[in-house]
Amino acid sequence: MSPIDTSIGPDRARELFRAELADVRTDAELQALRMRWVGRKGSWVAAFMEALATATPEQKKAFGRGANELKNEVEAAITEREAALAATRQPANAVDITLPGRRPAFGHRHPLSLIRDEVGAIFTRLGYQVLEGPEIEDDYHNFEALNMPEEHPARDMQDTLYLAEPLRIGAGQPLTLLRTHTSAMQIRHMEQHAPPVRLVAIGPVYRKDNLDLTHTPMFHQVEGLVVGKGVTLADLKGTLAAMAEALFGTGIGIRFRPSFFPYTEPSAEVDIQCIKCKGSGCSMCKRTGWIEILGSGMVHPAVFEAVGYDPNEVTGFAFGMGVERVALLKWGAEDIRLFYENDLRFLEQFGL
Ligand code: 2NM
Repeated sequence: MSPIDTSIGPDRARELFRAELADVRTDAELQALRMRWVGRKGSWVAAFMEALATATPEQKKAFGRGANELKNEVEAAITEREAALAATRQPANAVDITLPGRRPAFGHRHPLSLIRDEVGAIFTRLGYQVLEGPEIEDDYHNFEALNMPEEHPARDMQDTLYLAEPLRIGAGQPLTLLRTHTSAMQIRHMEQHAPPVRLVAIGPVYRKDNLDLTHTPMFHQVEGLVVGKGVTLADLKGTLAAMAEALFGTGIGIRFRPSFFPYTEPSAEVDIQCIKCKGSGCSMCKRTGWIEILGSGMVHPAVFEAVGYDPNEVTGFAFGMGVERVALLKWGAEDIRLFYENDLRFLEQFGL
């Protein structure tokens, strides 16, 4: 910006103005330029007008016309640039399409849902159907048909949550309790379908337990059931070995220990080789090399009789496994309550 000096004359001044106008980028710069060139006081045009007052009569004519032309041209050029700037100005709420996108917050699938679906998929591949069903049951399907008649000591083994008021729906027994295992659904399925049967029942079950590291009053079970001609304990073993390898990795060994359930005979508890030490003994397996994972057995003839199957015609195996227990083992977590506290720092560690 050159200092205001009218001695250079209007024509040279016009060139200076053109050069300054060419550098203007913003409204504020344009307003400053306007003040400097046509402002009432201290502008180029004002200076030319002052100079005119002291000019000789001969100078006045040419000088006066030049100054007036300069004033008109400056005003016109500024107005034109003003319009041009307005046309390219971004509206206040303009979207800047060059900004990087905002990443949407993805939710995560619950770790128990992941295990439930993984187990479901393993058995679907083996030709099983996956069943889900009601969580409120009647006494018959939850206990009696499973060879646990009234006063059977097994009913004490599983402390049951009873409804304050029985629910009467349809013609069947009143629904009185929260199911203590998913076997009730398997009973209902067998009542309605002739053998062969190959299914897993998955879902929440309820027991009157207090919260601690390994217990919640609601947890999830996967129960398998296979019924047909000539189904044997060897089939049970092979099936559970395949499941253990699919869930915990190829090469993981299993072992059977004799046990007791009212609805199976014989019954066995099944251990997997410790996934941490692979069987050599560590704190996780209490130095035994083995970790209990499920209960199983050959379906008791009394169960078949209850659902109208002929125990002389068909045999079957069944097993029951806790989903939380599998999740804790697989991910090396120590506290079952983590699955129910909904702390995102925990839940975000699992798959999408
Ligand atoms: C277990 C252990 C052993 C079982 C039995 C049945 C049915 F309905 F067929 F009788 N379903 N599930 C069973 C057998 C469940 O859970 C530890």
